[in-house]
Amino acid sequence: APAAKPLPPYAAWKDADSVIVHTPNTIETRRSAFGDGVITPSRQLYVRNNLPPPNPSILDDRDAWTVEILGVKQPRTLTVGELKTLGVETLATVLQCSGNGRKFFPHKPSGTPWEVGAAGCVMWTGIPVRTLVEYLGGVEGAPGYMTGTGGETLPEGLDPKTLAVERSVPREAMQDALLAWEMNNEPLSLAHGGPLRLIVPGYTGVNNVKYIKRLALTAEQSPAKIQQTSYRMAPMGSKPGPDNPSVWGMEPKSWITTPGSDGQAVKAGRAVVRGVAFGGMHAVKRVDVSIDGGKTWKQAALIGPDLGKYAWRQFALPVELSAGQHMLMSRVEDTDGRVQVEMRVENVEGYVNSSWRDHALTVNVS
Ligand code: MSS
Repeated sequence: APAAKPLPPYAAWKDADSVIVHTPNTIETRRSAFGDGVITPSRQLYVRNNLPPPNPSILDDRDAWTVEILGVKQPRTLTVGELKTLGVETLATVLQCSGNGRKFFPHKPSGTPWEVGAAGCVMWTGIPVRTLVEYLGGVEGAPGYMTGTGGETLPEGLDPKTLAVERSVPREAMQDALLAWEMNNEPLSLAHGGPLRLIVPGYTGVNNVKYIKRLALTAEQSPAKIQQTSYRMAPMGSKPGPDNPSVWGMEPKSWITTPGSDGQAVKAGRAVVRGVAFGGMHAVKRVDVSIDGGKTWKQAALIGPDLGKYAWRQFALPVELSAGQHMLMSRVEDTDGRVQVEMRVENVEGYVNSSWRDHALTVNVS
C-alpha cells in the first residue's frame, strides 16, 4: 500500500489514525472513526478547502476579525468582539461535503473520491443571523438570497470571480443560520473556518463559508464560479451551468459505521450494528437496517441524545451474525416522510450521493 500522506501543518492537530489525507486540502474521517458519541470529535472531523486556508495569524486576535453585513437597513462592519455582545445560540448540525459519497459514482467524476467520511455532527456557538439582521434594522430591498464571502486572500491578477469562495443560499435559510466562533466547545480552528464562520443548518458543506468576511442579503446569487457553474446537479453528458439546480439542502442519508468497517475483524455470534442517520432539513423519524443486502429489514433503535433536527442520530440494532459474508445497510426516513434513496442521482460532478445501496458495508464474519 502507498505510504499515508502526512497531515498538513494547519491540520497537524488532527488524529492521524482516524483520517485519510487525500490532499492537504481534503482530509476524510475513516468510517470507523466517527466516535461513540453523537458529536464527531474535532480531531476526527473531516476538512475540505477549495483554496489553501488563510495565514494562521488571522487567529492572533480573534475578537478583532471583522465581517461586513450588507443588504440590511443599517449596513456595517462589525468585529467578532462586538458580535459576541449582540446574541448567542448553540446548535448541532450535520456538516457534510456536497461530494460525500463521490467514490461510488461509476464514471469517476473529478474531485475527491470521498466515501462516507466527508461528514460529521458538530456543535456550533455563535450569533443567529436573524438576530444580527434585526439589530441592523432588518432586511433592505427585494427578497432573494443570503450570500457569504470567504476571507481567503486571492492571488493578484486573476478575476476574483473564478476563485472566490462565495456562496448564496435561499434567503429563508437565514432564519436558522449562525455566524459561529466556537466549534465543539472550543474557539473555532483555522481548519474549520476560524475566527468566524457561516453555518447554514441543513445545507451541504460548501454553503457553510469559513473565515467569513462579508454576509450580504442579495437579490441575486453570487456571480462567482463556485456559485454559477460548480456545485450544480448537472445531468450526465451536459456542461454544468446556472440552469442546473444548485447543491443546497441535504437529503435523508444514513450509513453503518460498525461492525467490520476499515478491516475490523468480526466474530460470528451477537453483534450490534451501529451507524448514523440524518434527514438534512428535517428530523429523523426511523432507521431500518438490513444484514442481507436489502432483502429484509428491521427497525433500529435511535440511541444517544437528540440534538435537534439538524443533528444526526445514532442508531443501533443487535443482530446474530453467522460466519460468511454479509452486506449491511441502513435506510432512514425523516419526519417529512422522505425516505433515503436506493439509487444515486447520476450527475457530472458526483454530488449528493445518498444511495443506501452504495453505502452498504460488506463484512466477512469468521
Ligand atoms: N469556506 C471557505 N472560505 N473556503 C472553502 O474552501 N470550502 C467549503 C466550506 N466552506 C470552503 C469554505 C466546502 S466545499 C466544505 S465541504 C466545507 O467548508 C468543509 O468544512 P470543514 O470545516 O469540514 O473543512 Mo464541500 O461541499
